[in-house]
Amino acid sequence: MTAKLSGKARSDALATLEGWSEVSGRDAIQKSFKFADFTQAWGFMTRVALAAEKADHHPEWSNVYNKIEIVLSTHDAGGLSDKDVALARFIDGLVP
Ligand code: HBI
Repeated sequence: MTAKLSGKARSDALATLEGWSEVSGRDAIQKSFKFADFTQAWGFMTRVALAAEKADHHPEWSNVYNKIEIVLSTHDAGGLSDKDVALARFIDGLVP
């Protein structure tokens, strides 16, 4: 079972991320992405999906044409864990 982040470990981890905000009403983080077109957005989603499957840790997301909304939380932990922070870092590394 993955441990939920709390206290200083949680705030320190969140401070390392850029552009991610806390979701109101639940222990999760979110970020919006916008690409030039659907092909660019789908390419990004494919790269995230492959990494997520490899790590067995998956985003909650939605896509409308060139926009993607991503929410990260660890369901098994009932909140934010270091797996979400690692996935957020990976995702941010894909975009310029
Ligand atoms: N993805 N975000 C997220 N949270 C989880 O707890 C999780 C997951 N992907 C797969 C997964 N857990 C598995 O360990 C099982 O729950 C199937």
